[in-house]
Amino acid sequence: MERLEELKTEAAQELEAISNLKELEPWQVRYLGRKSALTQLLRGLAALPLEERKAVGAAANQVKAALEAGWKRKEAALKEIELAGLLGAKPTDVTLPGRPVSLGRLHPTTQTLRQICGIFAGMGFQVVEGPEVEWDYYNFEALNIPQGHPARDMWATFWIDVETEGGERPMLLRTHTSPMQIRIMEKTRPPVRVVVPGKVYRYEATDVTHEAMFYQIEGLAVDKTITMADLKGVLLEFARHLFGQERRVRFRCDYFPFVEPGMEMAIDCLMCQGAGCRLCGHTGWIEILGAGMVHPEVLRRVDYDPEIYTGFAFGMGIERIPMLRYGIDDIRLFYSNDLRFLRQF
Ligand code: FA5
Repeated sequence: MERLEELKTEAAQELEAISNLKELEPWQVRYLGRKSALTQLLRGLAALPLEERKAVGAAANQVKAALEAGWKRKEAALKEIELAGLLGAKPTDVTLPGRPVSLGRLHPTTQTLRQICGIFAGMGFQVVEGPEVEWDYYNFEALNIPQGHPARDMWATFWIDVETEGGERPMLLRTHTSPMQIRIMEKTRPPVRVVVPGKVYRYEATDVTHEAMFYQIEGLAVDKTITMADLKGVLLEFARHLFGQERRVRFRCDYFPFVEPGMEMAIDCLMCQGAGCRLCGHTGWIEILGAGMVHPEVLRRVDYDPEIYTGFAFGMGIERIPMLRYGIDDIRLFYSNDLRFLRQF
C-alpha cells in the first residue's frame, strides 16, 4: 500500500513537470506501460492472502485510474498549447480562395473508341484486344496475302529485326487490326461476334490525314446464315448511332485480299449534307471504312468450313471520326501532346 502511495506521488510530480508532448510518451511507458512498476505490482497480487489481495487490488486499480486520468488531462492541455503556438506563429487566412484542382480529360481517341465499342456492344459484339507486335503470318499470310503478293504494298510495314535461318522477317508492328480476325477464329468456334480496338503502325510519311501510328477498330461476325445484308444493316445502324439518325450511307466495291466481295463504306458529308464541299472533296461523301464478306480461303485457314459458315468483317480508322465531327484539319495534332489541343475535348 505504501509503495502504491509513493508511486502515485512520484508519477504526479513528474507529470506536473512535463512541458511538451514528446516527453509525455516516456512517462506513459514508465507508469502505465506493460513493464511499469504498477503493472508488476498488480501481477504480484496473486501471492497475497485473499483479504489483503482485495484491498491492495482495489487501491492499485484506483491509482491506475488516477494516473490514466492525469495522463489524458495533460495530453489534452499540451495539445492545446501546441496548437495555440502554431496558430500564433503562422496565422491562417481563412478568407483566401482555395487552390484550383485541375481536372484530367480522356483523350479524344479514347472517347471515340469507348463510344464506338458501346454501340457495337449494344448490338451483341464482344470487345477483344490483341498484340501490337505481330507475326507476318497473322498480319499477312493467313489473311490471304502470301510472300510476294502485290497487295503487301497496300500496307507499308515496320519490320522487326529477328534472326531467322532462312533470312525471312517473321515479325512486324501490325499494320491493321485484321490479324485479330485469325487469332479469334483459331481459338473459338462460330458463332463469332467481336470488335477489336487498338493501335496500328504504318511506315509512311505523315501528312494531315496520315499518321505512322493510329487506331483502328476491327469487326468480325461469323455464323451459319450471315449475308452482305447483315453487314450493311450493322454498319448503317452504327453510322446512325454515331453520326445521327438522318445519315445516309454508300457502299462501293473495293479490294482487300481477305474479303470477297470487298467494299468501302462512305457516309454523306456531315458539313454539307451531301451537297459537296471542301471537307468531302466536293463529292458529298466521306469514306470511313473498308469491309466485306470473309474470304473462303481465310475461313479454311482456321478450319471453318466455308460451305457451312459465312461471315463479314470491317475495319475503320478512329481518328478520322473526331476529325469529321469537330472539324480537326490535321491528324498529327492527336499525338503531339499539345495540351491546348487536348483540353478542348
Ligand atoms: C485496312 O487496314 C483493312 N484491314 C480494313 C478492312 C478490315 C477491310 C476488314 C476489310 C475487312 P485500310 O488500309 O484502308 O484497310 O485502312 C482502314 C482505315 O484506316 C482507313 O479507312 C483510314 O480511315 C485509316 N487509315 C489508314 N491509313 C492511315 C494513316 N496512315 N493514318 C490514319 N488513318 C489511316
